[in-house]
Amino acid sequence: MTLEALIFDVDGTLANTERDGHLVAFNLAFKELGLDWQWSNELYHELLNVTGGQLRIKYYLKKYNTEFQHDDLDNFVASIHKLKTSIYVRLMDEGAVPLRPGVERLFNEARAAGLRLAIATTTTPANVDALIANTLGKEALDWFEVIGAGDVVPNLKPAGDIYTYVLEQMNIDANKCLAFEDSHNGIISATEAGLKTLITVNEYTNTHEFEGACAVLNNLGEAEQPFEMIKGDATTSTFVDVGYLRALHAQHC
Ligand code: XBP
Ligand code: MG
Repeated sequence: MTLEALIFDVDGTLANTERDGHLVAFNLAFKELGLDWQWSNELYHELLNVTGGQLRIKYYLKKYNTEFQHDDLDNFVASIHKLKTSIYVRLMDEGAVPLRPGVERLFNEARAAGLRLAIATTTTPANVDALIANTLGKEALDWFEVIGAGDVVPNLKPAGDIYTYVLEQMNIDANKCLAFEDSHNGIISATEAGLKTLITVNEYTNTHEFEGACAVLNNLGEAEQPFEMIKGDATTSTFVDVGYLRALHAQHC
């Protein structure tokens, strides 16, 4: 089967948005609302097991802040999250988070090779737009045939819903695509939708289980900055390009 499309996760895959974007925005939102909930990097590492900002706040309250009570928790959490999203977008506008190594290069090479591009993420759509527009320029939003984000689907990752949604929107079979992920929840989601997956880990996910991944790398690499292979078949490639992706996609993984 020929490789025709690449589907990218956003947080942790395209950029280290969790530590330098989302965590900062959650804490600034709590502060602005007069809440004394400051999440450390260590705590956030654990909270990341729950995808979706609103569910993550609720999980935090249930497990780490049981004394907090509110009559209308759903609406209260939704309002915190709304503020957090606006702060996150402002941080992106200020250029707080660059793309990870090799991401921009690979987008350009993939487009030149005629591969179709899409996004499948749990984060809020405004956050994706802000990251892309501020790192690649507004016009880059058009590079992606589908941007599947947030609660357009009933179940967030690790459910496969968001990938299945993107595949349906693209009207393409899963076996013609490759997914790019950084986390255990991400690969579970992509695999459930029938996709082969390439993993690039980060500080939060380098101890995760990635059973079934085609390869696990530290990042996509650049000509001057070779990737490190954590798991996968030996290759002469030192950075991820379209040739490497075609070879990976042809593998049984
Ligand atoms: C991303 C998420 C999101 C972000 C925060 O997971 O779980 O919840 O952490 O964004 P993935 P929101 O990379 O697997 O898609 O606050 O907008 O949910
Ligand atoms: Mg991710």
